[in-house]
Amino acid sequence: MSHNLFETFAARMRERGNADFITTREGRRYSYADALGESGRLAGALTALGVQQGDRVAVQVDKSPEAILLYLACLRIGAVYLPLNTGYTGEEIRYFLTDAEPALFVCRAAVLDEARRLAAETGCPAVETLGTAADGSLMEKAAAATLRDDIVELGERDLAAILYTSGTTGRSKGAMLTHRNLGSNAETLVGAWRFSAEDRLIHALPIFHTHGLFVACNVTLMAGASMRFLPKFDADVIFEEMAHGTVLMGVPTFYTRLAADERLTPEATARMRLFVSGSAPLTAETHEAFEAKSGHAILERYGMTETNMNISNPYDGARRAGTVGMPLPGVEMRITDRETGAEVPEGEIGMLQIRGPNVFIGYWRMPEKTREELLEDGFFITGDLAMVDDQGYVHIVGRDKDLVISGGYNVYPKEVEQLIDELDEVQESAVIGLPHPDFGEGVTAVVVRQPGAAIDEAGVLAHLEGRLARYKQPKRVFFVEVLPRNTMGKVQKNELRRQYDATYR
Ligand code: MCA
Ligand code: AMP
Repeated sequence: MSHNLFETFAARMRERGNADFITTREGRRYSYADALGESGRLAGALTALGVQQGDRVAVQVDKSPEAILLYLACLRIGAVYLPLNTGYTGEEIRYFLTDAEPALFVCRAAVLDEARRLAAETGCPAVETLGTAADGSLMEKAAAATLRDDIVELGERDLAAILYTSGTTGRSKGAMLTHRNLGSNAETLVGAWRFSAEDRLIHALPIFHTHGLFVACNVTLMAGASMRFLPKFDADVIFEEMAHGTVLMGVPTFYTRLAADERLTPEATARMRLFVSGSAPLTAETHEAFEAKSGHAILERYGMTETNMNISNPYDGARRAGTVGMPLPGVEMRITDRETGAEVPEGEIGMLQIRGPNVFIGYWRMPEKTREELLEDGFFITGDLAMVDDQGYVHIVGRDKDLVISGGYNVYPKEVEQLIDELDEVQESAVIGLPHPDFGEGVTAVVVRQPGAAIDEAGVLAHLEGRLARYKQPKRVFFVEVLPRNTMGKVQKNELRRQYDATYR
């Protein structure tokens, strides 16, 4: 039996035929039959470009239905889809091209020259463009290509995608996700969240991360439902779309903004059946405000790039504010002592570990990192601290990893600190996340100048501009004489967080 996830999607495409798969507000539409045909044409183009089974296809493009068709084309031929945040700068892209060695880099037309240069420097043999209006050289190649209507046979460990997650060491790690990882999770979520062909998902997330790509698109495809593709989150548009949609998936910032909007009423959300939140903690305050105004209890769930979705509040039954619910069917969880690794008694806080068919098979070309985090018995160490309450609901109470989550995007302090520390005027720095009313956490730098140096906030920020995606750049930079340290010499970030707590409140 082939494990190619596209087999399942293709069956749905044949059944659903002319039904909507993706529509846009500009009036563009792909039916399921179109998705079957177009993904075959793109598969033909990939083949003509020399992309073979197992090859990586790196993609940094603006959100469009065609980008999803490209993802599907990769699945079809067993190529490995490698989506990249559109905010990444050339310097950040260079690392991914070097590390993943893709056979093809698909980019935006506006950065073609830079992309060609980076590809030449990193040994990537082909560069094509893809725009948001079904345009670009890749679409031209697809139109001229010989259609591939086959679906490559794949084994249980064959890769569907590599998604990079920043590392605590500053080096990004490529999480290797198999067809089986993605397929099993999508199937589980269709059941858990009662997706059907009747659903119309309002899709306002970016499509280069797990949430907007796999959770949203794979679940839609698995259920034969449809998606309304929006370029980004815009509250005005969401209120209009709620008159026609049934489900919204978002990061907490979506819900904080919607809950603060006077247009949020039971009438405005009457057609909607489900609001899902994840990627960062949803505050109990937002959960309660949203429910009080709309009558809908947001369903909060917990996941990771390495695992897809693990834990979810129930569809039927209480969706409890401040908790992420119970493990999904087929997902095992244990909470362990950080020192000994032994399971802690119920009700105590410990390190959350996860096992299941959804858990990735390792980090791309990083066997040691893989061994550190993916244990021999199959459990993955999440780096999140959790506790199970007396009703079986899981609470994510903190993070053991040094990570900031801003508006649903992960920022690893080390990466920012390394760049700030490059400055001659800087002795050292510490990057922390502080409570932020819109983004949940705001990236903040605390810097020690070299003796006699005069660099200011603008000087530090100017150095980061162009080197680091904007969402990773600190919203504020503070200067101190020394950083607080414990007896081991480690910077006490808790102390810094306490000191600067009121910055954005
Ligand atoms: C935009 N800005 C940000 C962020 N987004 N700064 C920090 N953090 C952010 N997330 C900056 C912009 O560059 C701009 O700065 C300023 O903030 C205002 O931009 P604005 O127009 O308000 O932003 P927006 O376009 O409304 O975007 C906010 C957003 C967006 C809607 C929250 O960031 C977003 O869609 N986030 C979703 C991320 C996501 O999909 N995460 C899932 C990861 P300036 O003016 O100075 O340039 S998958 C995952 O985590 C796991 C597996 C899971 O469980 O799902
Ligand atoms: P990523 O590496 O982008 O996949 O982000 C995964 C991380 O996001 C997890 O390890 C958590 O720290 C965080 N996360 C995702 N969903 C939730 C949630 N519902 N509550 C708290 N943290 C979450």
